[in-house]
Amino acid sequence: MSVAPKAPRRNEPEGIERPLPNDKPAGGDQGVWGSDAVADLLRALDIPYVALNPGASYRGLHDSLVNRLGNERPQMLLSLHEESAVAIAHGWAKVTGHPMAAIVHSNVGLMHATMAVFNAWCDRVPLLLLGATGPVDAAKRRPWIDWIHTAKDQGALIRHYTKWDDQPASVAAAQESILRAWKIVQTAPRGPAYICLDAGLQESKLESAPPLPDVTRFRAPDDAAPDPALAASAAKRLHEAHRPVILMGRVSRSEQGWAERVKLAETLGAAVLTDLKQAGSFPSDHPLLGASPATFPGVEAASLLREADCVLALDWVDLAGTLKGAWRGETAKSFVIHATLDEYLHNGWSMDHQGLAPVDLALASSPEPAVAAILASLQTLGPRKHPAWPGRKAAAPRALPAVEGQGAITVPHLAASLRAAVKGRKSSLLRHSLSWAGHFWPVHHPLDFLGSDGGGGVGSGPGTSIGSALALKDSGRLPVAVLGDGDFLMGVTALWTAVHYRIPLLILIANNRSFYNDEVHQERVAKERNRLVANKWIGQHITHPDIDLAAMAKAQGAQGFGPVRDLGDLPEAIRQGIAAVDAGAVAVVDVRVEPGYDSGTSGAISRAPGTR
Ligand SMILES: Cc1ncc(C[n+]2csc(CCOP(=O)(O)OP(=O)(O)O)c2C)c(N)n1
Ligand SMILES: [Mg+2]
Repeated sequence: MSVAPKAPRRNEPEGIERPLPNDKPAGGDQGVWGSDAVADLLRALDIPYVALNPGASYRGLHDSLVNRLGNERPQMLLSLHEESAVAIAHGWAKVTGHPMAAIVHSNVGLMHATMAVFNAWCDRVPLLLLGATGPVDAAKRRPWIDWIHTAKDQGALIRHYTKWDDQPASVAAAQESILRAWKIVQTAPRGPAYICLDAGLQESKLESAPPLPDVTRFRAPDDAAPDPALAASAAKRLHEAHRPVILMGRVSRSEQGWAERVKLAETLGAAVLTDLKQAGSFPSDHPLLGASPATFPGVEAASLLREADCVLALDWVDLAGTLKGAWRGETAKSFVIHATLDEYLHNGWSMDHQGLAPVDLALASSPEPAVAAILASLQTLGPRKHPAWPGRKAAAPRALPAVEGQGAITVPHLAASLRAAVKGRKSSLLRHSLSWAGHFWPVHHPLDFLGSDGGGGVGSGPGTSIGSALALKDSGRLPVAVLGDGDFLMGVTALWTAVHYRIPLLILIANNRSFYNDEVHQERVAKERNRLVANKWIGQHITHPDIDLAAMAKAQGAQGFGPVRDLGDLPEAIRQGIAAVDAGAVAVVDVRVEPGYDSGTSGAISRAPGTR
């Protein structure tokens, strides 16, 4: 029996298997164009991926990536929404510490991308964003469409939350811009940069490819280390302190950095606090950990800080707010040391710089070199004269509920069931829902937990999780994200990209069928105004109809499980999700959870303005 050959899809060479993990083009290239010179530089910089959504404003560059570079290094990651494209690059950087690129269509694509750029900015991740406009030369514009694709200053849309932007006017200038942006985004404090490429420049024909710069001469500097004398004086203060506290903030994913932070805390006997908004920074079961990480530091953390005579903050987000909360508005009496470079990024538009913290000793340094320098100084100071924190007991571990029998599922049940399912294997929690609490997940390695979105922009969860899962592909780690239903729904079409490029990922949805965070806010307002609390769900619940989240996953080629409504069915649904991921799939488990937050979180978000 003869089997008829499968007909190739339109414009697709025969014999190529679908879906393609790497959409490989056919044929060779012809001539040299302005955008080829840009593409050649992206290759020289060894940029692994460009997440993108297409658009005519960069059709020149698109062609160069496909037909000059053969869609390799960088490989395109087609995304269904620009917000997902940038979120994927954000998630990649959260794991690797290195940038990848994203490309968005002129003005409209950039407008779609803005929230994701803001999240990346607030999360201080490196990211190169390319975009396009024009032709800038009005005489070259096609009627209508090229005019609406052209804006005089596209960078203005995101200038307040990028480190740098440019719109180069020649091919040579475009290469220099990208080279500069690549260096800037990787220089601490890190963040995104945007380069807008004139369509006319991309589509200009060149005689020959311009020579490429030696990219090794344009590398970002190493992270700044503190002045040794200041680091020595910080070490002395900490050495003499009776009750030192270390606030482990925005630190790197380096294993060496992790080991040195542990060593520093142990050398000092310091109590340690970590932040649920940031990636893992310290072992979650270490006896020196003073409280489980929280989005808003809770009472245990506050009381430790009030007792502390010396606080070492390592690029801690909102040091002023944390100290104010602990000291209930009084000025903090402890001696405060802060190792951070964050001031270099602050501008007059975004208040993500947070309050102005009282700092007695400022180390203009990234956390890792500061820790290394303080540790080195401590070695010269000999043993401590008195034990730190005399009489202090380690914080009691908070237990998770048993997953037994039948009944409604709570978020702590979801956490307990997930933990039981991944017991004994290396797993990374890539993102967590707002209903998640810090004691739910054990952290023993810098990649065990990756924190949150940076800017509080809901809808980033699917995209950043996919970017992180891509970075962890083939690492032997199980990538898991626990997302709120609101977050999942706003970014759901990011899933297709993960399926298409075969990026395994497990997503559990803590589905309370509500934008529940805001129910907590409405409840507070209702109480304040003596209105009916029972109305808090209106304008918040995502019900009637309930959305079939598993079907939304399946529709994009992922595997969907649920809705899981009964506790008795939860372990098996999670087991099946993990089995699917182990077989290479993207798996989404819709878990219907009871609405509710950890008391610390709901207490903090429903506080009145101006109160601590
Ligand atoms: C883009 C955006 N829109 C709205 C908000 C306001 N907001 C903050 S949390 C939240 C609810 C998120 O819902 P979900 O992810 O389901 O989490 P839940 O609170 O239900 O656990 C909303 C709407 C936001 N932060 N970002
Ligand atoms: Mg919800």
